[in-house]
Amino acid sequence: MQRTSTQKTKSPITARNTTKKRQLSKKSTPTPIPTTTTTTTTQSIHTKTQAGFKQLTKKASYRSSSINTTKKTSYSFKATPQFDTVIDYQFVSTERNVSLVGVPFAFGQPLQGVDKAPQDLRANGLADRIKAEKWKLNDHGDISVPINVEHTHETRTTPDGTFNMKSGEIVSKVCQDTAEITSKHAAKGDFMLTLGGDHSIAMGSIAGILKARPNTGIIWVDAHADINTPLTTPSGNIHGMPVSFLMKHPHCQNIPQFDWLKDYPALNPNKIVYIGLRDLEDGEKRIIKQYGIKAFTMQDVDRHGIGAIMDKAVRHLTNDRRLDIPIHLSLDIDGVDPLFAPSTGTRVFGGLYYREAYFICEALAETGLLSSMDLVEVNTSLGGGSEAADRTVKIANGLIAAALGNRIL
Ligand SMILES: [Mn+2]
Repeated sequence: MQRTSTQKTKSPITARNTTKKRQLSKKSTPTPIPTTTTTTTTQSIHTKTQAGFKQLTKKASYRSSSINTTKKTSYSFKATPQFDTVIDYQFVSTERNVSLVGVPFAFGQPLQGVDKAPQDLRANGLADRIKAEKWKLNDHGDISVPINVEHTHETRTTPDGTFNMKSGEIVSKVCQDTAEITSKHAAKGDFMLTLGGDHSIAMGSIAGILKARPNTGIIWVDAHADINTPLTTPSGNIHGMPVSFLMKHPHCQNIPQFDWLKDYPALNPNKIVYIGLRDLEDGEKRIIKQYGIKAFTMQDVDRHGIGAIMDKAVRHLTNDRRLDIPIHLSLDIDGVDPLFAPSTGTRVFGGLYYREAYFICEALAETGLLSSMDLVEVNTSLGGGSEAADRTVKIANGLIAAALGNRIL
């Protein structure tokens, strides 16, 4: 009950972004406006901030021409505010390109079907949702994943414990390809959208993003921390390990298959924030505490509400908003409660409610800092049939749209 109550006060996230827009508008206000109209113009900037800069200049020149000439112009409805304003994504070029890449990959975990997600999401109107938010879409298709690959399971005893890793070779290959493509398109200034696949692919997408935008901060939304190492994992499934690989945890170094990661920057443990955790293994708890990683569990969401959590999360990454850095959202659909996203491989009840999940994406969009995103672990073969699959795909696409600027009003 507590969790569903929404925060009524205006979040500092929004407030700050509005301030930025004001400054922008002021700076670019044309100078030749007669002094007599200055007051009016300034007022209109303050009252019509949401209408955007274009409309403001239009209005300003309308006023100034009506003063400077004797021509009587009746008020035109064209000058009324436009409501289709778009959020300024600071780290994305003004062309507003979304680069989309699918990673139809399932070898980071044991269940087939998660590899179909990129096609499932596309088939349910993803392109239209993206374009509706005034983005250009450049769909690069899917990373090629070798089929008929033998599942390997490497186990051996080391001085520090048992090394346990499944399908290392193929996970590594696909992640390396993913890293190359995300790095390339992020470097061009595109919003990079990566569709999994299981969550192991975030090792690739985030490595690539960190190469193109090294100071990126990560928001990791998930029921699980995915921070096991080959020495702490009970299962050997790599979708439970990408964060440790990205941080270059000592257990994840000197693994020959993953040599390519040496060419990519390590993820600083201060630059990742978890939201929605509720199912952690002992080894993971230890690593999170040891590295002092900021983690908001479902208990924190219950206690503070998602509004406060998003504010804290963004403040953590941006040094209390003194630092503007790109933000990457790695969204595991299992972070959302199975009531709303049943079609996924590792369901855990007590997750994010429908609006809480949306709010995370909306709040990140409002910062203007979001510049890349993963959507992973949708598996339409699971969850109880087509109604469940449909519900899951719909919320997944809806969350992507929210991250790209879709708002209720
Ligand atoms: Mn995950």
